[in-house]
Amino acid sequence: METSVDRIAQPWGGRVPYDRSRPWPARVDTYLAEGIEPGMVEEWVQTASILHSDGDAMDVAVVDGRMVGVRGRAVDRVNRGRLGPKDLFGWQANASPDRLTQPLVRRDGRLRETDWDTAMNLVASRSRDLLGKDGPGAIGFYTTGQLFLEEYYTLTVLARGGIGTNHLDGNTRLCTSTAAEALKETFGCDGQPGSYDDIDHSDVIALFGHNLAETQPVQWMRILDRLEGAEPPRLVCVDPRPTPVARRATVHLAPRLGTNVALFNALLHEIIRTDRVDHDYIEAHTVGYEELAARVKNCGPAWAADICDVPAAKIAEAAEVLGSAEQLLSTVLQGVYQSHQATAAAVQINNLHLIRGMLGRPGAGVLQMNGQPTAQNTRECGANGDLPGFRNWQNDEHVADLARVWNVEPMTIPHYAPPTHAMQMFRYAEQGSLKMLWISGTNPAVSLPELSRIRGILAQEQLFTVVQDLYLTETAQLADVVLPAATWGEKTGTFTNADRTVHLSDKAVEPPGQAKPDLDIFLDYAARMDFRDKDGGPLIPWRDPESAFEAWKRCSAGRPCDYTGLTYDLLRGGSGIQWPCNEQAPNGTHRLYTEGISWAHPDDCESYGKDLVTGATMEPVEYRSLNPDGKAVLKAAEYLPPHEMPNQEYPFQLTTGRTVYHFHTRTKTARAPQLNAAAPQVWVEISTADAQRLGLSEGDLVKVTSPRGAMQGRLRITDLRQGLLFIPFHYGYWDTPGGSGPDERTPPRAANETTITDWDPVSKQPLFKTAAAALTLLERSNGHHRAPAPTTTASAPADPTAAPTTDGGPTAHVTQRRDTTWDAAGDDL
Ligand SMILES: Nc1nc2c(c(=O)[nH]1)N[C@H]1C(S)=C(S)[C@@H](COP(=O)(O)OP(=O)(O)OC[C@H]3O[C@@H](n4cnc5c(=O)[nH]c(N)nc54)[C@H](O)[C@@H]3O)O[C@H]1N2
Ligand SMILES: Nc1nc2c(c(=O)[nH]1)N[C@H]1C(S)=C(S)[C@@H](COP(=O)(O)OP(=O)(O)OC[C@H]3O[C@@H](n4cnc5c(=O)[nH]c(N)nc54)[C@H](O)[C@@H]3O)O[C@H]1N2
Ligand SMILES: [Mo]
Repeated sequence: METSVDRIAQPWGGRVPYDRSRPWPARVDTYLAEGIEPGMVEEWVQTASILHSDGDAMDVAVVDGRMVGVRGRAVDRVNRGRLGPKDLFGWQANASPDRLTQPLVRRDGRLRETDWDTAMNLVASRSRDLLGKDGPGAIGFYTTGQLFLEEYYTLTVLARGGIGTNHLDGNTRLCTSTAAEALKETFGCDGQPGSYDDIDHSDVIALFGHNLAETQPVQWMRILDRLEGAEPPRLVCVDPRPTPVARRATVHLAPRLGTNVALFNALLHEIIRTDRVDHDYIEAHTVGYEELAARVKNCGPAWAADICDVPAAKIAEAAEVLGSAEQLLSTVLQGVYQSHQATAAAVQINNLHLIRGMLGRPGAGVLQMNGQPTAQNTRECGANGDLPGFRNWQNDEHVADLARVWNVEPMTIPHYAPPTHAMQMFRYAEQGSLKMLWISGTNPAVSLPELSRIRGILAQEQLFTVVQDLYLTETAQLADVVLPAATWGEKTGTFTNADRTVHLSDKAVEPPGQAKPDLDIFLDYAARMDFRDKDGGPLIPWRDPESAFEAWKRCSAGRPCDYTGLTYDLLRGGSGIQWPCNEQAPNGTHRLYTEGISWAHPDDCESYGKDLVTGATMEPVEYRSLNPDGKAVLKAAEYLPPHEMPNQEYPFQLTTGRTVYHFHTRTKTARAPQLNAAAPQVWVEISTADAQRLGLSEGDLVKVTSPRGAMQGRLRITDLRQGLLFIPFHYGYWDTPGGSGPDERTPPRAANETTITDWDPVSKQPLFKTAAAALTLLERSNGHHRAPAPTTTASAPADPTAAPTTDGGPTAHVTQRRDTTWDAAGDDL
């Protein structure tokens, strides 16, 4: 059966209901550009989606050396053929006429076109000068969660083994450093415990600060399909906005921002009070239960109700659902990770699973989510600062082992202090000790907090900035050297999604102009710098993606993220495969911790843990006495109020986040017409009660001010909690990509003009989700304007007649075909 659906109007497409513990039936989504018939496609090239962490497998259609469409891969365990709106339409950005096609260098204040040799010689000679004069600490690398594994690994080796700098981090710091940290605190090591297949089995699915429907739309399709089959799961949603998840939830809690720890402690309190606790599991696999029970003893629903502004009865109801679950799956994301007690809150969800024994079996799992498509690889490869292969920088044997893999002296690899986190790197650049910053695949002039400060730092004369991107972004405009990169579809490599599934992404078309794969750029730099190992051989002997992958496999051998059983050939043709994949598990591994906790032993663990209040690192001896047998650690936390609360001057709480149609700073999604049209400009959301009180209407032009700065946009009135404002953070300086920088005439639109320079003490993740703000009316709409916000999402107007329904029109039609070939092929069954 084949249907054609406007996937802007219906982001999740049609339903294929299925029953509990059955495999998810396949549905193949195909989108081809206007005028292209399936018979015209010359080649379908295998890849996976690059605009979120779901890892939806797809093939790219190629005609005449051009991308002309995409099709989901029915064979793949992750999506069984489905694609979300960004994946269906986002590929069009590759062919945007304003792609960078030549390197640029700044001369006399202006960026001018040049050749690769000139640009790279400049970068290499500046690096050598700085190394000679100031040492490795003068050079920093700020990378991303959007390159490929092979690229991160190469970058890590050149930065840590070649330059010898401790200043290497990813924008994953802004994204899911809390996921990594929460896993390290509880399990001693990074690594996603659960699997997406758990969705097929669970009777309760709890989403904590995670708008799954809009940010991993394909797994939301899976939940929607289950909601229509036999034994549907009950959903618990904790989110202050009326997200599509909240609307389908059995229990929806909409807490005051920044109060997650209070709420989670109350949930734990109720579960312990009603003895919905698996005492055998706790005894066998954990330490710290007494402290946890004592910590939450006085945190009843009535106590939390005051703090969170959620009725006590609703908290008790949520605890009842979580406590009575037989197979509980929880997911955690930015509503938890981007706040002041991020790690403290995230580990309470791990605690919930441990005390209920909900781990390591079908339907019972935790997903401490990733956001970016390849963030997992940033972490594994050590491009987020940690040592590659989840090695422990405080453990000399782990450092020595890495030095053996790289054939360098252990002292070459910086491990004298915790790896420098991104916010600290920008601070060093501000102070002047960091003199060169190489930014790849991220747009900090839009995505970091307090943008006026960030612009100031990047524009400094004393900082030599290299930006490696596809477009002349807000950040690239401030650079000294701009390197044009090839991207997804134009280069080959692998990447790993949030449930450890590794996919291969093959090159489908040539990059534009002189643009080069990021791997080639890093290899070129390493060659110019002539990095050597301790025997005088080249530090980085690999030359292409596959040999880089083989080098990484050797580094991952015997580590939790063991890739030794994977090859490019194995990843071609079939489904993605979950690591660890090695001799013991040649087909990959669905769930971690099926037979107890495996990587928390003091000799093996990636981290000895941190103090949840101060972030201070624990010493090896402390960890050894706390957890000699390597069990899971139940870490308790006391609730602490947010750092910035509303006051008279700034009476609102302000949060920021996403919409289903856009990706981050929109460099790709604004260049895809269907996606751009669905949400073309920034807007501001307010509750009905606040709008009525202030006499505001849909479409009014308003200004949002915080102690850091201000932005403006049109107002949308929704069912979000009273006292709250929401701004999508996707919009930079200009509405149309490729515009020029801000000046007095262009009013700022970016959410991050207002956000605060502050971070979780443990994971160092910035606080994008809690600030105080004021709202002022600039101009009444008088019925003439609408907020340019979608109606199909969490941004739906409270009054459905307030704005016309979002749709995509004829160019947004996608073919959906039921594919029964794989119906019996469940992963677990
Ligand atoms: N469409 C789309 N999908 C994406 C992305 C994208 O840009 N666009 N980006 C990808 C990336 S990198 C990431 S990290 C993920 C992010 O995915 P999500 O975390 O799902 O997205 P956000 O909208 O940032 O935040 C989720 C929710 O947190 C809620 N929230 C805010 N404050 C609080 C709080 O104090 N407590 C609680 N419990 N909730 C709160 C917000 O209301 C919001 O609905 O999405 C990935 N997928
Ligand atoms: N207020 C607020 N701010 C936030 C957040 C929030 O919720 N609220 N969320 C935070 C989170 S979770 C994230 S992940 C960040 C995202 O923030 P950014 O990483 O700054 O966002 P992107 O727009 O994805 O930037 C990626 C850049 O890489 C380029 N690029 C894409 N592919 C390639 C490639 O193959 N090679 C190279 N060299 N470049 C490439 C793109 O053109 C783009 O300029 O924003 C953070 N900032
Ligand atoms: Mo993210």
